[in-house]
Amino acid sequence: MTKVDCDVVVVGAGFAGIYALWKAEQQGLSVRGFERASDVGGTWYWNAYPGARCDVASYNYAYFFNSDVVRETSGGETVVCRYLVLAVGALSEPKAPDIPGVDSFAGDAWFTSSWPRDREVDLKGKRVGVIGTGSSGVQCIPEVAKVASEVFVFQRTANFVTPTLSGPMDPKLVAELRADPEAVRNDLRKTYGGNQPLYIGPDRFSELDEEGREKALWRAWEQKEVALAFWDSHLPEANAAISEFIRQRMHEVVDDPWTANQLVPWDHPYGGKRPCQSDVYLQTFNQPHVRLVSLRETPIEQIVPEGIVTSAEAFDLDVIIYATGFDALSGPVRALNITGIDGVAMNDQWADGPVNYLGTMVHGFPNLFLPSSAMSPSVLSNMATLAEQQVDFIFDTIRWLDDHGQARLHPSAESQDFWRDETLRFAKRVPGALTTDSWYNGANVPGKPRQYMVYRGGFSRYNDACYRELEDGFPGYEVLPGRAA
Ligand code: NA7
Repeated sequence: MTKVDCDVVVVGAGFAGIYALWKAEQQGLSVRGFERASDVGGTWYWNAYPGARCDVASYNYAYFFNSDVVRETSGGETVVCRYLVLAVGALSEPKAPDIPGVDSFAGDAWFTSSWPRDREVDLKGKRVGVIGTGSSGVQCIPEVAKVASEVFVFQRTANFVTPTLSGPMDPKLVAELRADPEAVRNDLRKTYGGNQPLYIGPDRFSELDEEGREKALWRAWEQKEVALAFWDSHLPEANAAISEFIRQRMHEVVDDPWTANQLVPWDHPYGGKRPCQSDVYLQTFNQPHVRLVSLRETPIEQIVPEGIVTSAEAFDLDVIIYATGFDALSGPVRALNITGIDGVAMNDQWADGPVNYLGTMVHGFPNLFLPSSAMSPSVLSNMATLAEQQVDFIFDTIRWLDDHGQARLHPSAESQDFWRDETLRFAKRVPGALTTDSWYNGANVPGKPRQYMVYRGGFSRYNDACYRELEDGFPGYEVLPGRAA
C-alpha cells in the first residue's frame, strides 16, 4: 500500500488556503501547503496594481479567527495525502489578451493580474495605453492618470460604475464586530451575500408611484447602495429603473458628451455583468491628458512595436497595461488538468462546462475539495466569509469520514445534475445574467463553454444545503471502499 506522507495537502495560500492550513492543524491533521508565489495572499498578492481595491466593506472582508501561519514550499516532489484541498482561487488564471501582435510591443507591458512586486513601475511622464475597463481597469486608470503624460483607455464594453462605500472605519462598529467574532461569523452566514448590507430600501418598487420610486432611488444613492433601492430590487422592472438611474448619474459626471455616451453601459442591465465601483474613474476622463478609445467604434487591429493600431488610428505608446481579466471560476482548476479515479481527466468531465456538487466536490474525484471554484456563491458573496464557510464544511466532512471509519467520498452524478440545475434556476431570476456576456458565464474567454458559474441562491441557502448533507449523513454523496489510513 502507498505510504501516506500527510493527511492533507493544501494548494494555494490565499484566503481559503491559509484558513485550510490553520483548520487542519486545529483538527490534529498533518498538513502541507504549497504556493507558487513568493508570499501568501493569493489574489491580493498578484493584483498589486496601483489603486487595487475590494468592493466588500473591510469590516467584513476579514477572517474571524487569529493565528500564525506556517508556509512550506516544494519543487519536483511527490506528496501522497488523504485529502487534497485545491484552494487555487476563482480569479487566478489570467486570460490571454487574444490580440494579434501582443509580443511585438517594444515598450513595457504589464498585466494588472500579475503586477510586478520586485520593482517600481515608473509611469511618470509616459504615454500609457490601458486595455480593459472591468474592475481592474476602473481602479488603476485614475492612478495611472496621476503620473502619466498621456493616457489612452481602450474600452470594448462599458460597465456600470457607482460610488464606493469608502470612508473612515467606525471604531465603535469595529469594536462590536471584534467583541464576538464567532457571532459575527455566524450572522454573516445567515445573509444573502455573506455581508451586512448597510442599506436596503424598505419599500417595494411594485407598490410605489413614479415619485415614490424616484425618492427611493435618491435615498439609496445617498446611502451608496443604489442596487438595493427597493425591497424587490431583483424584479426586472425595478432593475430597469435602477439601471436607468445609474446611467443618468454616470452621464452627468463626464463633461464631454461623446465620452459620456461611450462610458455609459446601454447594452446590459445593472448586475448582468460585474458592476464596478469608483469615486474617481468617470471624473478622470475630464482631464485633458486622458482619452477614451471606443473599440466598439474602432476595434484594435494589432499591437505593433510602437504601440496599438485601431481601425482608425495608430497610438504611439511607452507602456501598455493589460487589464483584460481572467479565465474565471473553472479556469484555475482546468489549468491543473488533474486526473480522478479510473483515469478520468477533470478537463474531459468539464468539457461542456464545470460540474460539481455544492461547488466543492466532483464525481470521480474523491477527497478532492475545490473551495472558491465554480457554482458556489463565490464572487457574488464576500469571499472571506465564503472561504471560512467552505473550509469549515470541508473539514467537517473530513471529520465525519474519520469518525465513521470511512476513507473516501465523492458526490453522486445525480447530485451534480441537481446542482447544475439549481445554479441555472437561480441565475434565470437575475435580469441579464444569462443574456449578457461576462466572466460569470464564460463568455469572456474565446471557446470556453457558456455556462453560468455562480450560485445565486444566496449564502444562507447555500450554507444550509451544505450542512443538511452533513446532518443527514451525506445522502447526496457516495462513500467509496478503501482503507481509512
Ligand atoms: P474583467 O472584469 O473581465 O475586465 C476585463 C476587461 O478587459 C473588460 O473590459 C474586457 O472587455 C476587456 N478585454 C478583455 N480582452 C480584451 C481584448 N482582447 N480587447 C479589448 N478589451 C478586452 O477583469 P478585471 O480584472 O477587471 O476584473 C475581474 C474581477 O476581479 C473583478 O470583477 C473583481 O471581482 C475582481 P469586455 O467586457 O470583454 O468586452
